[in-house]
Amino acid sequence: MSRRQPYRTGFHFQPKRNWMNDPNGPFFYKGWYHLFYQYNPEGAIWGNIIWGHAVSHDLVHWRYLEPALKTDHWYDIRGVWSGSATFLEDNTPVLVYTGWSNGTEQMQNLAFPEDPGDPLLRKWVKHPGNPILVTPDGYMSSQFRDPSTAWKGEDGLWRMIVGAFMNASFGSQGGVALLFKSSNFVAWNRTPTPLYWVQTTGMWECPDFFPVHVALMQGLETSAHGDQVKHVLKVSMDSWKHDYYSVGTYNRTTDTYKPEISSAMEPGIGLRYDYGKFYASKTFFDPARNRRILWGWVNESSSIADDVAKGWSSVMALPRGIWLDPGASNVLIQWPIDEILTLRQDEVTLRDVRLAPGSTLELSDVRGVQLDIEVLFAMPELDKRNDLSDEDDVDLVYDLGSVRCKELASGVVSRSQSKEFGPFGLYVLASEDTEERTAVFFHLVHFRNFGWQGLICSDQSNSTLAEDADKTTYGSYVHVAEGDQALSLRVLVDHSIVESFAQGGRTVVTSRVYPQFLAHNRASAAARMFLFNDAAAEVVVKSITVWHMDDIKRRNL
Ligand code: DQQ
Repeated sequence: MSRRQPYRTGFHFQPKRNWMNDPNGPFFYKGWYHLFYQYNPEGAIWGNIIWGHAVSHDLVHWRYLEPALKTDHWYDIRGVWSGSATFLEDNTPVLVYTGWSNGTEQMQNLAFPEDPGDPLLRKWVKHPGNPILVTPDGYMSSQFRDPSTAWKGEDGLWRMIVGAFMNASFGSQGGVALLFKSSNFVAWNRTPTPLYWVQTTGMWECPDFFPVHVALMQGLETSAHGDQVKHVLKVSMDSWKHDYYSVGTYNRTTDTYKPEISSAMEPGIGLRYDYGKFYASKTFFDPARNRRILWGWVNESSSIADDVAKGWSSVMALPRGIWLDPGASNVLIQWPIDEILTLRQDEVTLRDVRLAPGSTLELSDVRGVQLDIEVLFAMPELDKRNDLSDEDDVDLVYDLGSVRCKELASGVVSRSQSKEFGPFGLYVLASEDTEERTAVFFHLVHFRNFGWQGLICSDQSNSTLAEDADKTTYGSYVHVAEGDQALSLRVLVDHSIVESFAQGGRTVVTSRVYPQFLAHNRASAAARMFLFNDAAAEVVVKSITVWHMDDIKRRNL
């Protein structure tokens, strides 16, 4: 990697240059995975948005194609915004997307492959009847966008949802997933009741609605249903810029959705896919391997001036498999797809490492900016006294984990030591003197209703000496089951992105970092990693394995 581009990734998807945002319409067709994405062909900031297009055999190595959809009709002349793909009965994919019109209105449009026989689907033809949907009465034309993949209902008709905002004229205000039905995919009628809405939330962008199997990891085609099937609704909260999902029941007769939300979750909305940076995500069913895959957009934490100087902005998170947690009926597991294992090289493993309180240990055999790290910490001996459940104990709220992570990162410890254990974890992308370092750590906290729970944090406060980067610390709680013998952590490091999966993917935290020493040195030789223990008692690392990750550009298609 050249010294001029120390933050460009080695094994994540990015366009060759310029700005990228949301993943759009991913699918698998005739041996190729297709990925479209919001793309500015003219620069490294948002604007002039069209659909970029790339294809892959393995979701790891990519061939970049000509943009699939450009701004060339009155209904999308200001921007070809986000949308999804659906396979019609004859097995051809159709794209539905939001056009930003010459009148600055948002409207939904269709595009079909010019030649369905071309596995690369290089050319797309916009439907002559576009737009197929304009803003319904009472809704704002600036808040009606991002059509979902369609599914078939009980009556054999297609359904899709579109994100919108209900204003006060409806009697209640909030984000909404409007539901539309069609027999031919061209003429769509809105159902009297939306699929779901939540008062007090802002505009819902990029809604995604899909079935999950209650007992199996395997994915389901979007129209699947049955008594072994639950549904997931994900919405991208425009006002908070986070993706929230819930698991629940879809009533195929009334076409309504009822989420299973516990008191620890965001009311009406559920959990976040990722408690760091991750937005406008979209899933698709992969028939080649019977799984559902999640793509998400991770934007920069650097300044706009830095983005313009480096000539690009944003990466896609690694594609993640997604399925229902066997231990919790309303939580999803996310895990990087197996294909990336082919990039692993030069394994280093250490076992039974004892970390004394206050100690730091460098893994001196490991240097690098492209790493896959798997760690198992032995479950510490925690205080089991009954009097732990006293009054000042609070209830677990997933969205408040980041507050505790920030306190820990800044050294503020506000609660009794007997109800806390930690922090302990890793420093990655660390300079020799650790002045620059990104800390990914666990901290255990006792709760009145939940007993001991893990907090998983990604602390960016010392990640760079640069002053103009956003160094917010992220994190949340991760469920630690009564019988769990270990705390597991998988961290994928790629130059400027750090993705952390706790307890097998129950909670995920992604961050962006820009260590300055990477710009000055030969990055892969200079970046170090350490184990650390800032808890009051010893921590035992049962095992830690680190692999270097190969660069995909060498074998891009
Ligand atoms: N990005 C698109 C919109 C969508 C937003 C525009 C979410 O369609 O609502 O680039 O990031």
